Amino acid sequence: MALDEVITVSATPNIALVKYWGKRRQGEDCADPALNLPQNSSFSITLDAGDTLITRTSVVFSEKFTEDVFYLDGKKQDMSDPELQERFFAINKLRELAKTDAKVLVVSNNSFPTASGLASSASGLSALIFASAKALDLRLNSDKLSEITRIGSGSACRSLFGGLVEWSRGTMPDGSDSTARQAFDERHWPELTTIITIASQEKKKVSSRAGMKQTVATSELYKARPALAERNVKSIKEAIKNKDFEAMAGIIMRDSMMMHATMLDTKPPIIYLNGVSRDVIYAIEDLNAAEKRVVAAYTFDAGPNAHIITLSKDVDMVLNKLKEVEGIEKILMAKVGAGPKVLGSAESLIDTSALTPILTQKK
Ligand code: 2P0
Repeated sequence: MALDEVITVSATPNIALVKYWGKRRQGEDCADPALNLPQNSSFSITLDAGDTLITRTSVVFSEKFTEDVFYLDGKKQDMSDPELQERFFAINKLRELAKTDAKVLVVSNNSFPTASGLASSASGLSALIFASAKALDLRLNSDKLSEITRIGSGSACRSLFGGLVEWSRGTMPDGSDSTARQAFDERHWPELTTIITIASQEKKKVSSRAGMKQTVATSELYKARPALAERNVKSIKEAIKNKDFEAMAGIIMRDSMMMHATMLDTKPPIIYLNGVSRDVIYAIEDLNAAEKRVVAAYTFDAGPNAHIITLSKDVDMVLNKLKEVEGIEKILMAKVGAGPKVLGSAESLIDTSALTPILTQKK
């Protein structure tokens, strides 16, 4: 075990093309809701938008520490927060496997606003668990690592891998078969480009974790969702294998709208989309109709910012069309990402000899 060794990694968000929105409740296929077992499989692209959309995290475990300490974007977090405690179950799992009680110091910076619907929990938790497993010198295979990352945050288990990634629902009550795996690597279809339109960087009113729980508990429409999502995962894999953009785009748009329909059907309703999101939807529908082919597909996570999937040859056409939409504050461009990276000590957010946080500037 490598106690007192600082490990720094970077990880990026992913955008789900077939969405995860709902955990299994305690029952025959779920031993414990804290395991974060999904109602359905999901499928995503790992994003690489360079420095604009990245989490950097340094961790160190030490027997000299008296408590776990976590700095996020320069602010010390309240470790008694129940949601944070739930996410730290994953760290406790790693400590169990490493047979240590050593406390951890985590320093993590997002290059983009946390909890604004840009999948900060996916990049954040994948960076945290990837770095922690390495800091504890646990040589876990990728299934085990993804199983533990999933306990920290469902969508994060997909950000452990580059390319196009499937998170299988699995059926085991202990969650041992609910893991993510790379379906196609980042070289399979490098022309795939994601244009992210930022309509709001505000922190969302309802967290994904709370929102999806409410949807599973109250939405009638949701009952149909898991089987349809499972079908969509199968079809999208086939479309991507054949590089059939039109088939893929159709699945992406419908799956996103279907998830948002179940949010609207939740009591009380959950509305993440706003007027700008609606105008982006109309702009893309308009473009596809005018060109008489599917140029681009929109998809939305738990937030108003559109992720528009297109091919590199059509990026300029899409950007041009988006100029007609008022209220877009910023546009980010992402290619298919390669997954988490271990960084050198020059990028460390923890002073490697004093084992204290370096909080001077946000990287
Ligand atoms: C997804 N989302 O598949 C979907 C689409 C948001 C909308 O996964 O409770 O932050 O940590 O497992 O992963 C957001 O949920 O929730 C999410 P937890 P998570 O990407």
